[in-house]
Amino acid sequence: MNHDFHEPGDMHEPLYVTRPYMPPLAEFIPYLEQIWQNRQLTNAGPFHQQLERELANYLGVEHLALFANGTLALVTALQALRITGEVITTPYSFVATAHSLLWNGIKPVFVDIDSVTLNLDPEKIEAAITPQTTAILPVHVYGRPCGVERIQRIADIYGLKVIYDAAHAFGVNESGGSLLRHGDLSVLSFHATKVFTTFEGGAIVCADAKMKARIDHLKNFGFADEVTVVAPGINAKMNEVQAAFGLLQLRHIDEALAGRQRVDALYRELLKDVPGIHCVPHPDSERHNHSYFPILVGSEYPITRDALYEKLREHSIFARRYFYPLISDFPMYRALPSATHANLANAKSAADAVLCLPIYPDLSTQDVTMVTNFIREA
Ligand code: T4K
Repeated sequence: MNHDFHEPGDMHEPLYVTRPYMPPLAEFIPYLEQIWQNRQLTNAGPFHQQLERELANYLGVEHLALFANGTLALVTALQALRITGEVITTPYSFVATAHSLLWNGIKPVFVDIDSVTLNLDPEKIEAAITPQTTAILPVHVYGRPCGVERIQRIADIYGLKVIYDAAHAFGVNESGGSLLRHGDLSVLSFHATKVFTTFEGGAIVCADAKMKARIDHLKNFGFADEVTVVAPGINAKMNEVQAAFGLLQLRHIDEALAGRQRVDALYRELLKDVPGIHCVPHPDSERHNHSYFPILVGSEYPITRDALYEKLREHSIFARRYFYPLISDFPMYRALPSATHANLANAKSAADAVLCLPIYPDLSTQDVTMVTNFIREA
């Protein structure tokens, strides 16, 4: 045994499914000093404006509107496109995806996922379209790209809008550009658990200035100027401290992504010959962000997924079952005709087998090795 590494039974710090990347505190102080000096705390202040510009530039997108969190950005994206009726979406996501529809009085229609990509299966979308369908709300789960071209073709044929829940897809590129340029709108989350974080936060990405202006009105009560309210907007603004933290994070984002890539590669190497443990394969994207490290626990593995989850917890390794239960199994959704397990067989299998292992930029080789040793010896 290599005693450079923790072995089962060793004491260690708890390991969480993710940890935010924290740049040196000293680098944050000058931003705070500037806020104290100019006393602009929120409402599209200078850091907010700067972060919108810098993020659009970094991500390679036309326009980006910052939000207080990803959920409000999703709710507002649906408002901005005036979506009503029924929307086709995936049950294999964080519950905020479908909740954003209910908050807009829209009926979610769940369609099964592809068993390889774990994203909404484009081949099953058409069968779920009815005269009430107005949009498709797919999710780039774990930052793995959806079948964007196929989805757009279907949307074009049926005159549907496409809103991507891109909460996990910060910085992902495919086919020579940002994944976020697809669809009518894409929505990011900058929550503490995300690759790029502003504590809480989010954004809507859009292609034209007119839409950006509409979104900006909607996130600020509908104000177009001091005396003009053009829509029943909400308060979903990001404040200056969060925007400043975002600017600082952006300075370190490439090293953070490189750290995640290192951890991802190490897991794949150390788990490659463990019977019954299947690492979800890399997507085809040109640049992935390694935002999660999902494994599927197969029937060949000696214990169940839940037994492994508990065993890891006993050793203070807090892996998470993202996404179990399926959204469609929660009480406010399960009576929907599209929520049956028969309709969602691939999603159900994935939800019952998935376990997301700890991944973050500064997770040590020693800790990754310890996690894989526990998995190997279960
Ligand atoms: N769409 C999708 C596809 C999403 O995944 C999400 C959010 C959204 C939309 C909505 O975006 P936001 O409105 O959240 O911006 C977490 C997050 O709260 C949520 O943002 C995220 N998805 C979801 C997948 O995960 P929980 O309840 O599992 O998080 P929690 O508090 O258990 O944190 C997980 C681990 O992360 C902790 O064990 C330790 C670590 N952690 C967490 C926090 C909050 C830290 O190290 N520091 C922290 O500050 O939901």
